[in-house]
Order: sequence, then structure tokens, then C-alpha cells
Amino acid sequence: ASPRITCPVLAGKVTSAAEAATHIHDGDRVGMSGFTGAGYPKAVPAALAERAKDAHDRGEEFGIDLWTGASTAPELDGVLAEAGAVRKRLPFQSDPTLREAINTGETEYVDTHLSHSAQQAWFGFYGQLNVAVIEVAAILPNGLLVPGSSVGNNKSWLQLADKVILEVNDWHPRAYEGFHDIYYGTKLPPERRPIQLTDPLQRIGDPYLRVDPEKVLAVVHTDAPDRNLPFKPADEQSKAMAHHVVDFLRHEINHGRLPKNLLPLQSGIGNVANAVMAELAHSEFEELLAYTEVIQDGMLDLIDTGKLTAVSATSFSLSAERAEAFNARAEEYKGRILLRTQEVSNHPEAIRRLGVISINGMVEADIYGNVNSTHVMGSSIINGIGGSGDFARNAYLNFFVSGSVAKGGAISSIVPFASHVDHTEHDTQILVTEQGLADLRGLSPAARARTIIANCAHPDYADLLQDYFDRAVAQNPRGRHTPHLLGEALSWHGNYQSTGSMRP
Ligand code: 0RQ
Repeated sequence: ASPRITCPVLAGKVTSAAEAATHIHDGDRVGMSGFTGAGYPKAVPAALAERAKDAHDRGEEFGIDLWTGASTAPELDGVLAEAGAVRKRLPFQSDPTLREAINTGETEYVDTHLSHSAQQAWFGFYGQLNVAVIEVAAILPNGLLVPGSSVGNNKSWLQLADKVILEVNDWHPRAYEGFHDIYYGTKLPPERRPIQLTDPLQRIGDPYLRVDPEKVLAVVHTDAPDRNLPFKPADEQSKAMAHHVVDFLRHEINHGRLPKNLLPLQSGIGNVANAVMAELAHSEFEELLAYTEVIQDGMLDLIDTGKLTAVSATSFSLSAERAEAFNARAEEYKGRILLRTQEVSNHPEAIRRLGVISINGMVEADIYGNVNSTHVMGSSIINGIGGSGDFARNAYLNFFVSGSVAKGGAISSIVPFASHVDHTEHDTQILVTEQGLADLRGLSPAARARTIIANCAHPDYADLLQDYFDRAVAQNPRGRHTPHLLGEALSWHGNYQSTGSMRP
């Protein structure tokens, strides 16, 4: 018996991962826990991958539809993709093996906004959920579940699934009890009511996840760390971008458009977002708040230095070193960190009401400010839209950041026309590269183009972009609102595909 599994009914269901995996069948829709490499099941997916491989060896079909909160790790997406067991995947992923399966057409990928995934499952848009496999930190005597390092869609998967498998992971601090706010007030239209959240740290739900013990078929005991990838130390380029963002925020305070302690911050995944947080640590801003999705190292640093008072999120995404340090001192962070369901952390209503400042990475932007966050050369997925759309469209201010060039200068991140659009020119406000910052608020498309080219484009590409824009204006006497040369608009991407460089 484990001190982490104290409910007699559920303790009686403890079994091996291999045994638990026998409850999952070919064609099942399976909702697993996991968000940005945190809180995903560590044992059942590998056992399931073995089941799939055995079936394939016997010449039988075996594949599942896999739903999560967001990206997971090699022990989940990796092993299942490797086994050829993922037929359909939603809503966000970042695993190299799975990405390959998606890009070769083997796996179908449904790239939904993270705030939409649970509600669309509730609406019935994806079909019935057969099994939920959810990692938790502990099971209490009364059967309530102490969540772990992420919440994601766990509440919904536990409620919607016919059958439930729980993994109880001793690696998570037992002190996680009290870190979570699980909102059980969601209803379907037309029964929906306002979400009464007016402060990032406000509690509107319960500290625990609930599960119907009758549905629980197996409980698996594990002791294994989250994925916890290292961050690159901030390089000169990300420091420059972070500097532009912080300078701009200062400018907004001086013009009376932001309070001195800013507004709640959202920072996306990746190294640049992490570097912006590091830059804020050296700034004069005090008493900051965050209403975000993931807590990366940079945000914990802000809490440690006292700059950030508190943060609401749905998950951690820490380096291994930082995760171990956090786990050892978890108790000290209680009351300053609240993990919510992704429906609430990314809810348009809450984001708009709180006036969130959102900062996310991008792949490319075009001269009018359409932003591509997901695709290389219009066709190959990188990760997915994640929460960037939830935040950007509803934020008080949104920033999109990227180096001005990629692949050693062969690719310009500012292009005549984006090869895929995740955030339209109607949504995007501020673009940032190491070259500078383009404030697009209140500008017409043509004025946006001039600003983006002058401030954000790399010097190697700025004249080429200006030339494109000037000729588009000259050749469209009645199309000067958003002038384009349609035959040429995607020629930079074509050049890259045929010559390995976007340059003509
Ligand atoms: O590829 O590693 O093979 O060289 O794209 O680029 O510069 O390391 O940037 O780590 O900040 O990620 C948009 C992917 C940026 C991320 C994206 C290549 C580049 C490199 C990564 P290599 P960097 P970052 C909340 C917010 C969507 C989800 C989101 C992302 C790789 O920010 O996934 O925002 N965003 N969620 O070489 C071709 C270009 C390129 C390019 C860069 N123009 N063309 N390749 N690359 N620019 C969190 C969640 O939702 C969970």
C-alpha cells in the first residue's frame, strides 16, 4: 500500500501498467493527461505501445485517437507514434516522432485552440471518449484526486470517459495539495453563466479533481520525473527582443496606457518567451501578476526575485534542474501559484476581462501582420497553435516575437505573404524581432507594411520587401488597401524550396 493511495476502494484497483493497458482497444478515443511535458502518464502509454506492436506483428490493426491537454513527452507521444498507434491526435503536440507521422500523413492532426478542446469534446464534436488515463499526485481517503504538475483537460476527460485509468506518481511533491483550482461551474449553452473571475489568483473551484470510482478500472503506481527540457541560455538575439518588449511596456506606462505594475502577463513556450521573463527580472517593474498557460523557469525566477507576486496557469514547463529545486521547496510557493483547467486558464472571457499582456513566438509574419505560428513553408506542422490564439485575440496587448531570419539567414521571418495564417492582421498588434518593434495598433494595412519593413525586417531583406510593396502599390491602382502581387506573393517560399534560400 502506498501513502499516496489512501482510498480503500481505489487502492484495491492497483495493478501493473501492462494489465491497465488491456482496457484500451483498437479504435478507442483516449484522453490522457499532460501539458507541455508536465503531468502526463509515464507507464501506461509504453504498455499500450507494446500492445499495439504485438497486434501489428500479428497483422492486426491497432490505433487510437489520442486527446491530451497539450504536448507531452517521448514516454507518451513518442512511444505511441513510434509504435504506429496514433490514428488521430489533438489538440497540441511537439514530439519529433509524432510530428513526422503527422507530416507524412500517417497520423491525422486536429490543431484546435487549447481553450476550445474541452468544450468541443463536451459538444460531442469528436465523438464519445472511451478511456481517460490521468496522472495525479495522490488519491485521498474519500477518493478525491490531488492533481500533479498540470491540469490541462483532466477534469473534462475524467468526466467524459466511460473508463478511467489513474497513474499516481510519487515524483510529484505531496505538497501539491492546495495548488490547484478546478472549476466545476462550466455548463453547455444555453445554460452557460459568466465565469466570476476578476483577479488572476481568485479561487472559483475546488483544489481536487473528482472521479466516479465505479469508472476507475485500474490504478498504476509510478515514480518518474516529467520531461523537463533545458532552456538555451538567453543569447544576444533573444535579449535584444526582450529588451524591445520591456522598453515598449515602459513607454506604455509613460503614456498612461498601462498601470505601473503592468497588467497580468502571458508568456508562450520557447526560449524567447523565457528570455523576456529574464529581462523583466532586471527591470524596475514590481508587483507583477501573470495569467498564463505555462510556468517556465523565467517565471519562477520572477517569483523568487519578488518581482512577480503570483501566477495563474494550467501547467509547469521547467528545466530538469528547476523542477527538482521547485519540488524540494514546493510548500514555499503555495498561495502564489494556482493551476487551473485549460478551459479557464485560456478562457477568452477571463483574458479579456483581466486585460492580459500576451507574448508568443512566431514562425513568420507578412508585411501586413498576418502571423504564422505553426507551419514551415506552408505545409509542415511544427507544434500547433496551442494557446497563442486564445490569448492573442483577447489580450489587452499582444506581442509576436521571432528572430528576423532563420536557417542562417536563408529564410526571412518577414515575408510578402505568410505561407500559413494562424493570427490574422485583425488580431495582431505588436511584432518584435531583434531588429526592432513594429507597433501596428490603429494602422491601416499599408501603414503596417511600412512599419514592419522599417522596424522588423533583417537588412538583407528589407529593401526586397520594400520593393515588393512599392511595385504592388504601383500595379494595383484600385487595390491599394492591401496591395499584393498575387503571382509573386509566395515566391520567396518557392525560392527557398528550389534554391535553399529566399533571396531571388
Ligand atoms: O527549427 O530547431 O530545426 O532550427 O522553427 O524556432 O527560433 O527556436 O523559436 O522556440 O521560440 O519557437 C513558433 C515554433 C517558435 C513556437 C514557435 C524554425 C527554427 C527552429 C523553432 P530548428 P525558434 P521558438 C502558449 C503559446 C505556437 C504555440 C504557442 C510555437 C524552429 O513559439 O510552437 O505560441 N508557437 N503557444 O529554425 C522556417 C521560418 C522559421 C523557421 C523559425 N520563418 N521558417 N523555419 N523556424 N522561423 C504555449 C502553448 O500553447 C502550449
